[in-house]
Amino acid sequence: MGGAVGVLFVGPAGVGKSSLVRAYGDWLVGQGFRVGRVNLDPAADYVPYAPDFDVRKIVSAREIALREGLGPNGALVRAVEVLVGRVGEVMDALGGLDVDYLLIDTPGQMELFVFRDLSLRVVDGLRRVCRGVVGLFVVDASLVRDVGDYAFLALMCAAVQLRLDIDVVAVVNKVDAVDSVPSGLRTWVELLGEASRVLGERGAYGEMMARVAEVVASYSKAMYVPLVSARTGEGLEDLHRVVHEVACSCGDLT
Ligand SMILES: Nc1nc2c(ncn2[C@@H]2O[C@H](COP(=O)(O)OP(=O)(O)OP(=O)(O)O)[C@@H](O)[C@H]2O)c(=O)[nH]1
Ligand SMILES: [Mg+2]
Repeated sequence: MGGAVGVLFVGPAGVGKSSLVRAYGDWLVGQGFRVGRVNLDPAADYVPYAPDFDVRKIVSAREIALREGLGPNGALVRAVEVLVGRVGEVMDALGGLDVDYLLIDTPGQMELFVFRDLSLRVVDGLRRVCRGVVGLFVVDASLVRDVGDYAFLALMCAAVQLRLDIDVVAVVNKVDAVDSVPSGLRTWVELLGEASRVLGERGAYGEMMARVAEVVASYSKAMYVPLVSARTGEGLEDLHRVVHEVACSCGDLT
């Protein structure tokens, strides 16, 4: 088992996973940590950081599309299939990086990663080469407008945790782009409170939301949801605190 903490960035398309790998990586380097940045997206045309390992060296969706005459989604599915068979190679490369944090950027089409075996193989591999693995479920602040949005995204986050069997915490990115993030939604305790209020007002729908909030609150390892901006750098210290807290509880960090 190596010395790095593996941080897996997952989330819907365009929420800023790659930008956060860049921003959080730069922040960690500023704190004196050694950081490995890993691109696992075979379809990325551009990544906003210099990858220490880039999966496009093994398989590029664009090349597959041209070679096999496939459309964009067909090429992606094929690229992911090829990758599943070569995760060992990826992990050998990652295990060889002498770093404190491995920041792993996953495909923009979340379903191609999370729903398929690639994610399970990657997590297995990371367990072997890292001393702790934390998932970050990145969401976009503009999609979190009320307790309903929040409960939905929290449930997605819990679903990813269930699928990958690692601790996954939610992170709200792009806070610079919204006037405000609804208050009362930052901690699970607050979410429970809000959900109970909605519960009183909304019948069966409210009851479902309250139950969802309860499940999320029971299984989340993080005390609160970091609000961050990959663009301005705000909130990255909070994000680090959560990553550290969760990595400590799942690995052997002291
Ligand atoms: N305002 C603002 N824009 C951001 C922030 N983070 C990312 N973006 C923008 O959001 C867009 C998507 O960012 P990416 O980092 O490519 O997002 P991603 O989740 O990696 O996208 P895919 O891999 O394509 O799914 C880009 O235009 C970024 O400049 C942020 O904190 N604030
Ligand atoms: Mg990306």
